[in-house]
Amino acid sequence: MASQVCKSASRAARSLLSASKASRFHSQGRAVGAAAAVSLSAKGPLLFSNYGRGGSGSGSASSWISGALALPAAAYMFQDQEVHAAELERTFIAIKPDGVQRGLISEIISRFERKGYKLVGIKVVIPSKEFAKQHYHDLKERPFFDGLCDFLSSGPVIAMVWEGQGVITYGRKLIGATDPQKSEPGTIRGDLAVVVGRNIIHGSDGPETAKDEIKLWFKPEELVRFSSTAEKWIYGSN
Ligand code: IDP
Ligand code: MG
Repeated sequence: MASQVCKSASRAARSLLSASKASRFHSQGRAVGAAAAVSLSAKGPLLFSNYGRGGSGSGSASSWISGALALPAAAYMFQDQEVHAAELERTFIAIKPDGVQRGLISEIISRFERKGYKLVGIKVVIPSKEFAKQHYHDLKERPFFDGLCDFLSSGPVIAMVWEGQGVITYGRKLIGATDPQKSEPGTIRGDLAVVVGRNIIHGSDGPETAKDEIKLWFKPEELVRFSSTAEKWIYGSN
């Protein structure tokens, strides 16, 4: 009985929300993609989350507020998540064996986390040389290719997928220039590495590479989708 009430309240909330959304997004000429996030645990569906192309800055504060006043609490909850949900941009980041051996895992993770990016996949792997060659395939003509692949497969690597608005490009900024002699202070390589052969971290250099590298290192079921409660403080427009 209680669950039926919940279900119909939630249905009503969503239809109210979609009605309000339809007019709002139609007037802005934007499309909104809705996705139900499903937990991988046995508990089943966990959260609803909406990821829109304009997710971080859709609508003015006043239009959201006036919409919210007309909606019941459950609908406000869905709307609230939609306002603050990050765009679904993802990048592949790896802490190389030198970063792991030097005890820099938490230092590196904390820089992405403090920025406001969201960790949606992580594992410790020792890649085979063949796997390393696949990962660095675009560098196969370079004289350092063989040594680079030997190095990447020499010990544990922390493979990660980070999500957030602009995470591919900004992730590279956090990392810094390839050669730590040229990386700015304040960047990961600038602060924590000295030579190009031991520059501690890898980050995808564009949307295509990010897609390929995530696919190479992770199975889809190893990645999660969820709304973090901090998102409403990380994303928003005034
Ligand atoms: P990136 O890691 O900043 O994307 P890439 O040019 O893609 O830089 O090179 C991949 C990795 O190859 C670098 O992170 C570095 O470990 C290594 N590498 C790049 N250039 C050199 C070099 O001139 N000598 C030795 N290793 C290099
Ligand atoms: Mg590269």
